[in-house]
Amino acid sequence: MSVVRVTAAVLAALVLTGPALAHDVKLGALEIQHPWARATAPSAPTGAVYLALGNDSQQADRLVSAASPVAGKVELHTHLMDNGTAMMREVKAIDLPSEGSVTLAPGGLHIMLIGLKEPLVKGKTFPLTLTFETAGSVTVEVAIQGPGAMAPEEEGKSDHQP
Ligand SMILES: [Cu+2]
Repeated sequence: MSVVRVTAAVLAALVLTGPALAHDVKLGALEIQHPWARATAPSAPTGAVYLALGNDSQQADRLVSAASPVAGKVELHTHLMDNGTAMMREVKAIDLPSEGSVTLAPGGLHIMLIGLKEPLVKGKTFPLTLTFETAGSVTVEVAIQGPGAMAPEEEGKSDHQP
């Protein structure tokens, strides 16, 4: 049954995103879908990357670290509410359940770029290497969208595949 379910999910993704699938990267049973970031102001010290992770395997995995040449340091973060104030906090790992998925999005889990070496410019891309506990590492290209973007665009304009 799981094969049927996966196929249906892939078809649904095709219908929803069309050519943006070219932007998605496979790593074994994992799929990294549409990595994106918001453009940053020229002197901004930090940025954030969002993406969706899918796992077709019967085995859970975890995103344990990330790295990018555009930042001095990259951390995995979540958002918490503390007395009504939104706070960010580093997490050791982002769990990816077996036959499941997790979405990193504004207001929730994200990959934090600390010590940006250059501003993130809308329309450009930059590499980000993700390391999973079981599946290993993969480098994806992150598409930079407008500063107020809330979700990945579906235009698939990135033409690179690692
Ligand atoms: Cu953060």
